[in-house]
Amino acid sequence: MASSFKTLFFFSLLLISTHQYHPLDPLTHSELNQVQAIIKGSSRNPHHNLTFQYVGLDEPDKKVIQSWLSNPTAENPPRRAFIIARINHKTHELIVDLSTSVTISDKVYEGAGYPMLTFEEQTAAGKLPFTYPPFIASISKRGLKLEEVVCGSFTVGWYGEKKERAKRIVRVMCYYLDGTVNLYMRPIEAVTVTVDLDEMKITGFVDRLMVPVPKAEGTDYRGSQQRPPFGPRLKGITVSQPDGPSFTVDGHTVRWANWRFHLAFDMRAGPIISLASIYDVDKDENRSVLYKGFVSELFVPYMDLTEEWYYRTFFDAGEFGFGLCAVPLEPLRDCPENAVFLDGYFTGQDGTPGMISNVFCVFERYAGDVMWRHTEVEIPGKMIREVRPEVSLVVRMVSTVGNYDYIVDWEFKQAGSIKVTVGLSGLLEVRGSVYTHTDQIQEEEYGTLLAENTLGTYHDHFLTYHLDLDVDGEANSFVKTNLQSTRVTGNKSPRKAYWTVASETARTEADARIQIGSKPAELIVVNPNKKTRVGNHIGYRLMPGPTASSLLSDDDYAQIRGAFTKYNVWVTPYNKSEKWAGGVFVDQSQGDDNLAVWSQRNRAIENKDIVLWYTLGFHHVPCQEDFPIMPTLSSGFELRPANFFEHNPVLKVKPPESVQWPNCSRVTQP
Ligand SMILES: *[C@@H]1O[C@H](CO)[C@@H](O)[C@H](O)[C@H]1NC(C)=O
Ligand SMILES: *[C@@H]1O[C@H](CO)[C@@H](O)[C@H](O)[C@H]1NC(C)=O
Ligand SMILES: *[C@@H]1O[C@H](CO)[C@@H](O)[C@H](O)[C@H]1NC(C)=O
Ligand SMILES: *[C@@H]1O[C@H](CO)[C@@H](O)[C@H](O)[C@H]1NC(C)=O
Ligand SMILES: [Cu+2]
Repeated sequence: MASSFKTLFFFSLLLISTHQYHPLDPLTHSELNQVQAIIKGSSRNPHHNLTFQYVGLDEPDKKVIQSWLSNPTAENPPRRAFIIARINHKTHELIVDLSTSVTISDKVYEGAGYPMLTFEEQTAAGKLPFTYPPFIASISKRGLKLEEVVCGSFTVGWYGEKKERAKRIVRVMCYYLDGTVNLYMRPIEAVTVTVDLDEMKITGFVDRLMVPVPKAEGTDYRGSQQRPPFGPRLKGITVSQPDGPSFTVDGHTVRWANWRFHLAFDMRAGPIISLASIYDVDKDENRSVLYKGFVSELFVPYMDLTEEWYYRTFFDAGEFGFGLCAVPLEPLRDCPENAVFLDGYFTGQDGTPGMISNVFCVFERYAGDVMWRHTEVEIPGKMIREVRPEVSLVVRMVSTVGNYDYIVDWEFKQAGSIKVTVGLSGLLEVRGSVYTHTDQIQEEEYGTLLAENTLGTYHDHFLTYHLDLDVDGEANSFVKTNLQSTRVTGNKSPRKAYWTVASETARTEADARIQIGSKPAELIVVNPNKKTRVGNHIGYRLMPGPTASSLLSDDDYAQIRGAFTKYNVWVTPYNKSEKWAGGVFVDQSQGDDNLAVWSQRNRAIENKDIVLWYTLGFHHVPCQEDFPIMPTLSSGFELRPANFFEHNPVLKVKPPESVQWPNCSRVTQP
């Protein structure tokens, strides 16, 4: 043990000294190995229970990064890892210095809530029912084959129990294959197994009633399993860049057109975009836009009150790891032909690093859209037409959290916009039911009948983004430009009504809690210390897409934990430790550490380094088209310059060079 530890240690020192890394780079494979060795080596008792629940970069303070940026020849800030581990059934938060291999902080977390689950413990919990006689009896009572059963672990939430130290449990729910791979469409309803993760044993078992398992027919989504008739098939289509892409990826820094940003993978958040800045050709300056942006939390509460369902109120980042659930992207399907792929590293339960290959793709999107245009027909004897095609840069990751697939895009546009999109696809969570037709439904149901014996349960998806905008500098303000309908009085005008704008700068956090759609307003993050030549404040506007906020009452236990979904917009003063909208320890959390709680302090946010939190939401009433697999449903938002530039920033952008097509005719000649 000691000697292998030493080897690892020297190996990584060597790498660091020969490699100029960026201080925001995610931990490398060898650094993750080093973390494992340090944590394992520092615990004297080799027999104790140690599991790694999270490992990531312990990011240097923002001011350290800023000073490093202003002096790139300076020495890199110390490289540190942040670890959440379970050691002898206690949650530890550790910080390790990688240059000295020293654990510089080790705190036992005593509060409510537990860390992210590891894959390994979910898998282990899912296997326990297969050796548990009452479960085996339930399966055979239903006439099902045990070898066709698959079980998964579900977090349980919190329902007001006062105990600080609840047991760390999951519910195990099981599904049936037997003729399909779409296990989620075949729930074995009414059987619930409770597993204590620390003891890794079954502590509860309920089999309430017999509900039919929906049939396999029509549930398979594999192309190979589909039978004719098929619909029309399209001819070949592709995007071709014979001269290669126009972007570069240097380490983790991406440069494209006027944009530059850093892209890191984190096992909790997935993609983290940092230091996004845009080159202003008029000012000959790289101007900062977004210090950091990432998916901070997801909240997916189901609306079914039955015994097997009421607790299904998932927090996909804090409970399961939005990054950990990322899957390798498939070239030509998940991303176009011109995409470049990047890998990501995570830590397994025993501390061993693992790699997700192709976790991100980066590509230039040309979808045939127009960046700007005009045809002038009013000038006698002249026809003027100017059109510029839109080409943008996309960073993509797909996270498959059990049944759902989330397609997360960060898109950069030459005109200065950052467009964030999330697409939902994958499989619904359905409930087995006796019904085969809607006519039979007598009492209240919690979903839509999608197929025989299959109810698609009502639920929401909320994704909360942490957006630390630094619009042309750190000190920013949040301005609501309210659009006010105004009555015309007197004889001023033949018009009876018009609207005008009344700007209001949010002074404290309370002023910046907004439900989108409640009032017409433009929401802008401005730099109050900088103005354009004609005197407008330099800003970036938040343009919401279709969204929803939570319909649950404030005292609902799931909503207490997910209180950050009450508003779509929140603004907080920057605080390095306020990263996770649902709190650091989300599994079985009690809602005492989340964005809504922080915001209660009602801190000043004017002319300060501020963080904008945006929640996009879907109320999902399933429909039959979502069965057996859901066509992608998307939403998003855009951060768009608003008086940031002196004029249209793409006025002088030339269309892409014309493509020299290779002489294809030679290929077809005999
Ligand atoms: C480790 O956990 C198992 C239960 O999962 C328990 O049986 C064992 O005693 C624990 N070992 C120590 C040293 O706590
Ligand atoms: C802006 O950033 C680019 C790299 O993206 C760099 O080459 C250039 O020198 C920078 N310009 C200024 C004025 O700092
Ligand atoms: C930063 O946030 C944490 C968590 O909300 C809080 O405990 C701490 O007091 C905050 N620090 C400051 C300076 O506000
Ligand atoms: C394509 O064909 C043209 C004319 O036949 C020729 O001038 C050109 O060199 C060819 N280009 C390539 C890439 O073969
Ligand atoms: Cu859904």
